[in-house]
Amino acid sequence: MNIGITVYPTYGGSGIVGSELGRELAERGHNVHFISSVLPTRVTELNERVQFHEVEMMTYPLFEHQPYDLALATKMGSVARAEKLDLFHVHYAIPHSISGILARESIKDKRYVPVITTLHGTDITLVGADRSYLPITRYALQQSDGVTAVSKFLKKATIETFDFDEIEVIPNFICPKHYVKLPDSPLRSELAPNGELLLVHVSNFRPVKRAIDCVEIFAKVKMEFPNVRLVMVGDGPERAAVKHRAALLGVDGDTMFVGKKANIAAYLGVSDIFLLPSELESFGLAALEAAACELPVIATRIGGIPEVVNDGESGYLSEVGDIEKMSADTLKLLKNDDQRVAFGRRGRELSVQRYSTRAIIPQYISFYEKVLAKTADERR
Ligand code: GMT
Repeated sequence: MNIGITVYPTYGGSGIVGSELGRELAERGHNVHFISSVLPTRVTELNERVQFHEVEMMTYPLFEHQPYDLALATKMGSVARAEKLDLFHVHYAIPHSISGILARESIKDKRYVPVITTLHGTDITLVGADRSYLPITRYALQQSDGVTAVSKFLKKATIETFDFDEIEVIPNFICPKHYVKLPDSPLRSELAPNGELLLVHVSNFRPVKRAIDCVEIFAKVKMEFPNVRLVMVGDGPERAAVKHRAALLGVDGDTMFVGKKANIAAYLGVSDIFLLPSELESFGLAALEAAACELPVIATRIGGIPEVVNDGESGYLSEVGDIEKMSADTLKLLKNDDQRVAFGRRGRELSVQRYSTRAIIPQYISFYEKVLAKTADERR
């Protein structure tokens, strides 16, 4: 198949999922065309099977805000015709779905290219549910030729908000070879020079991630278990506030803000416990990546997290903001090596069983085939 993929290229899990899906599809013999404003960060290799088409933005004084959605639709249409695309697969409904639908409609007398929309979370739970975006998001869902959601939770939320239920759940995935424990990596001694245990958090530091709770948990834990450090991976609007809080709590010396990293697996692979105290996660890709690296996960019982983390088996779940419980659970795991290792192993086992590329990529391919069959008349 010739597949056009559109993602947000630099920010967030939806871009990671779309990019890694492209690589996996190319490995299985499909031709993948990424269409976005810049090369997605996780697309590290372009070749005959993986190509990138940049959306060019025209500047004009009249445009106070440049119409990216239109520029994207135009590019999608021209790539579809030039590369004989079989389908568009867009990640994140707003505005990618609408651009895909516009592209499809604008070229359909020459070639009908169905649009598949994958919902990732805030496109539904926050942005799509905002009254100003609700009607257009509902239209995007109704007009897509196929819709998938990354968790059962998100499917349910979409039905409740948009009264739209033609959604197939295809969960996020990890490549078990890329996400592994790395006990001998030199990065471990760099981050924990005195043999400390390592707590780690990975996010885009937006308020919804509650990254500040990580330093609150860390400060409590450190009072009882001093031989521990905290690694904060990523960057975003809350980073300065989190740093400030760490200093106020007197734990800034042992909190390492390492910024955005291309290779998240390197940091997860050398750490011991993963913290994800988010207010909302429709899936929690970072928790899956951590579990695959054998890290027990301390997280909140929200959204799709319980589909990824088995409470009391591969981690512990708490109510949002329950710092006391999250600290106590972290301490339990820090103090008990056997339990920590057992939780980590169980997390990896569950992740590979349920969410490996081997289990999930074929689900996307058969969904594509289903949509192509459903639209056979239009494509004739
Ligand atoms: O950051 C966002 O809010 C959007 C999106 C993204 O691009 O990271 O996040 C969502 O998609 C991820 C990948 O499917 C999920 O793992 C995240 O849980 C989800 N974020 C939220 O629901 C807040």
